[in-house]
Amino acid sequence: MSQHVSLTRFLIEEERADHINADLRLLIEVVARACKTISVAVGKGALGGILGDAGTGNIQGEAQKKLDVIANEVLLEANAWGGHLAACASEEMDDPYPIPDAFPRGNFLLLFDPLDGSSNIDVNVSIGTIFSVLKCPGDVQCVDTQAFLQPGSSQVAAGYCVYGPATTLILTVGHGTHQFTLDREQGSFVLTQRDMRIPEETQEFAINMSNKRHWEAPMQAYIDDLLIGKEGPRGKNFNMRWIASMVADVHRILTRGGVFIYPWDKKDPNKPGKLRLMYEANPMSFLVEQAGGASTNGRSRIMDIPPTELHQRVPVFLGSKKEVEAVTDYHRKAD
Ligand code: AHM
Ligand code: MG
Repeated sequence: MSQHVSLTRFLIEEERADHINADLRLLIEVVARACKTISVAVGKGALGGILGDAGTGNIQGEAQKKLDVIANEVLLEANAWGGHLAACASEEMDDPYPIPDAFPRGNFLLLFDPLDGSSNIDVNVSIGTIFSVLKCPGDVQCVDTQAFLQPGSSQVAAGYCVYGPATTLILTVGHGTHQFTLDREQGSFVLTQRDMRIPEETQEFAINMSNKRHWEAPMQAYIDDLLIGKEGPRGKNFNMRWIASMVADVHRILTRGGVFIYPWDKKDPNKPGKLRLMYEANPMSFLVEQAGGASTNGRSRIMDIPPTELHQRVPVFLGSKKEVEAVTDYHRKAD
């Protein structure tokens, strides 16, 4: 008998351990299946006709890529008929998408960034899908935006799939963060790391340095201190990595530690950061905390933020616990 633990087996065992119910198990299976479909499309590259612009824009005024639109449709279609969801919300859609009347509705809400790292699609660099699951607080027949506005601490599951040299799915249901790798021959996700742990300390940071002149003073001071290295107040040298796909940068941090930062910047003072609370920051924070890391907006814990808007943006500081505490301290001391 194979020693491999498939995602299906893992989820059945989580259900037996009372960590999830059958509906949540099936919902996660459906999301994983959709990710496999997206992975196949990504793998075809130019041959699949999936590269380039879609010629449309999303609610945030960003130009959509063909793959943004395809991935969004794959996730919606896969989830519409399963019977586990009341509604979905997507970074690529203005309003929530209620499950069509033709299908039964379930008790969960699914939020996703269908294709994270859109600027990397056309250049064959890792991209991914991020998702978050909440319980539907009210009547599943009339779900509105308000139903989705729950803090990250209310998530019952979260994960992401990286479409890189290998396709990997990272998942938490609140009992650790686990890694599955897609076996392309078998077509199934196989458990390849149980209980991922982020080292508490690190000498590696990830940030888009080109925005430095737009940052707040404490943010600039923190990075200046890292760059001085061993001779400076931090007493050690730091390395830098920036892939510009949050999924890939967070994946590196879950694997070997580091701190990922997308701070507020004054390029657009009306936007409190680039990344979205509901589709990116909350699910990544849940995964990182479940792996022993930390996640703040520079001042306080991201998963405690009460959301006010579906497409709300937030500064993000996450990864190795001690380093997230260090950069958060720079901000708190300056306030
Ligand atoms: P997207 O969801 O539209 O792809 O935008 C989010 C991405 C993140 O994956 C990444 O960390 C960030 O944008 C990169 O931003 P920048 O191009 O400013 O470096
Ligand atoms: Mg994104």
